Amino acid sequence: MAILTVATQAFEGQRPGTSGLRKKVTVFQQPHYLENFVQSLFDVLPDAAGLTLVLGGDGRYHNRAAVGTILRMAAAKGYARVIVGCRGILSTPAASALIRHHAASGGIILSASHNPGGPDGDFGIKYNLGNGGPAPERITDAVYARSRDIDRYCISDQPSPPVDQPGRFQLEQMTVEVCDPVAVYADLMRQLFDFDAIRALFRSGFRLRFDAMNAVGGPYARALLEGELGAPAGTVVNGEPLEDFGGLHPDPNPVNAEDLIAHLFADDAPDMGAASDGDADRNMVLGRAFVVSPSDSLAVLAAHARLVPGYRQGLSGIARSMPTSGAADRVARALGIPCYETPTGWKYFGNLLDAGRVTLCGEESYGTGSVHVREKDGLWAVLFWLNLVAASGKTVETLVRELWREHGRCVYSRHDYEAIPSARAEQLMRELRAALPGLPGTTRCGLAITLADDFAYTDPVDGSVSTGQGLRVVLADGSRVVFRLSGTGTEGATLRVYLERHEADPARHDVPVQQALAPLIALAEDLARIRHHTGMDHASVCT
Ligand code: G16
Repeated sequence: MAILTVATQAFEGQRPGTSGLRKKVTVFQQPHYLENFVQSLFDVLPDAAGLTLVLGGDGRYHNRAAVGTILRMAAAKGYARVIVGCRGILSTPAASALIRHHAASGGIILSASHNPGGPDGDFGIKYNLGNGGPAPERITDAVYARSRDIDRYCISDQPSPPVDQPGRFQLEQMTVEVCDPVAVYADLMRQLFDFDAIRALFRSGFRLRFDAMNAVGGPYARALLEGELGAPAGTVVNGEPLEDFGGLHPDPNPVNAEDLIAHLFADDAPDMGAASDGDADRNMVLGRAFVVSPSDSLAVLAAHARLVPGYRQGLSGIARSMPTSGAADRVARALGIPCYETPTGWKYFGNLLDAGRVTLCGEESYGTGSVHVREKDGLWAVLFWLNLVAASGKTVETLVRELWREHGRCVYSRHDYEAIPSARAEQLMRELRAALPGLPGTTRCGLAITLADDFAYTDPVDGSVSTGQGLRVVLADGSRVVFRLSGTGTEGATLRVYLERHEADPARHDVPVQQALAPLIALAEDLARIRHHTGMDHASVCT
């Protein structure tokens, strides 16, 4: 029973990205790699005496080993208690809910989210604060700085306790509580949604297909949808969390969830389709032969929130990330509430939620959430849609088409160019950034440019400033093209090009999206010379 101090050397590149540190599993498997990062975090955090930490992950390859190591290091740090999900499993929103429920000082979430898993896949780690939300930049920057000169870490010499069954264990002076990963989260959902109405919907024959993509959302979706809400067995498919996600890419978009798309476009399609990602914080929603864009999803939830018991009082405001379409802004204007535009990354919503300025948040990257936790929440979004369908008696498609009729359609697409050599991607961004000041007032590809800048955000609550958050080019009619490098990839760089155009004319709402955006796609190429820099003549993924 001793705390060991182990000598170590700093690793390059332990800088957290958009959402924690994400690297190949093989990188995390290097001796001391995980330990260095965890110790850097612990060195930045205050003394842990008397404090509780929540710990769990999406069950991907390396999750178990990492949980064991972190428990032994948490004991060395001096935590009084660690609450860990059974089998080391917690979805990201459930971890957020647990932190809040137990008034924990924070939590460590092990996930690379929507990135592929398995021995050759990705792994990740991030820290959430006592409000349940991702640590802000001032903390992640401090952790990175510490990781650069770390020379020792502390760890208990005791084996970590088993986490296969709920129970209580002692590790040094620390209590390890292994909990059911679903219970606290399920209780929160019961408080928010009209479960009776959703039960009646399923009783009436409404059919849902929920694809958990062999990831951590499965146990949650099964317990609630099939176990409690009366959806027939088989509603949840790919419901068993697998270490390699069964080889699937657990990213719920029309490209990676192609099997779900095929079912929803088949002759005997169910009424609604849904999917969640690796750590169950993302969601995709589909109607019968109808794909709902994430930006529209946020706008529909906001427009009808009063139909849902947890939001009957109305919304204080909405927040969306900058590249997310302006559909939510239009709804907010109609509701007479503010809509905030933040940088990409859920961590930027935390202050607005804590201050009560917003109730709902969303991102184009298939993320939607609310003040109930401080993470986006995949199953919550699906339950919200089910509640809306049940309460309104309208189909998914009708709800979206009504949004378009009332506010016009924000036609939207994101083009990703993946695995570009980093130096080339940075060169592209450098050249484009340098060209921005000369663009306003010019016409390119026949389109009049009115604004071009590098998005910067001043947090209205604490005044912190985040710069370099995406290059925006805005046209006279409000259309825009946004360029960013992803902060979540692990191979080279991923260029994201976000395209948006407002279409007021209902007769043109069904023009295929890529066709409707063709002038903007040409403008993006003209401005950024994507082909020249990347050598790619089309995007790897268009969503
Ligand atoms: C994370 C963040 C999101 C962000 C997304 C994409 O999601 O939490 O806020 O929108 O990455 O980020 P990027 O464009 O930098 O790759 P997740 O689901 O991966 O945790």
